[in-house]
Amino acid sequence: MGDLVRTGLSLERELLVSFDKTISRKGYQNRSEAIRDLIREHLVGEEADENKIVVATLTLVYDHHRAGLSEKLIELQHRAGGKVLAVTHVHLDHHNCLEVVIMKGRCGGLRRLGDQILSTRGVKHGRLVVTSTGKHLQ
Ligand code: NI
Repeated sequence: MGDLVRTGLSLERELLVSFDKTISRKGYQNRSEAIRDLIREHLVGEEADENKIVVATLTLVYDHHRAGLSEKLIELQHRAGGKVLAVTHVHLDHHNCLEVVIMKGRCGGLRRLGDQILSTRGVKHGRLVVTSTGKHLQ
């Protein structure tokens, strides 16, 4: 970790009370670590430009019974040219499957693949989380 710098900020009391409640629920021992994580999250989001190599997870829930859907999702992943590193599949119940797709590649390409998968008919919900390879984070 680099040099530590102390800083202060002014904010409304209710905002701080809500923040403290939220971070304590999440298990943070102190406010500084929670604020550091927020700043890192912001920086990762900002620096994730189209061409940067990032890692990402795509979480999706889809309809197991929709004809041809699982084949279509697998086909999209196969065509992604090695971006997909691993896929975890869970049969949630009789109707629904959960998948977590772990990917690495240029941010723009991963976002496009995520959008393609999430916009496929029968995919009920999902989200792409783009994160860093960790190399540039303190
Ligand atoms: Ni399944």
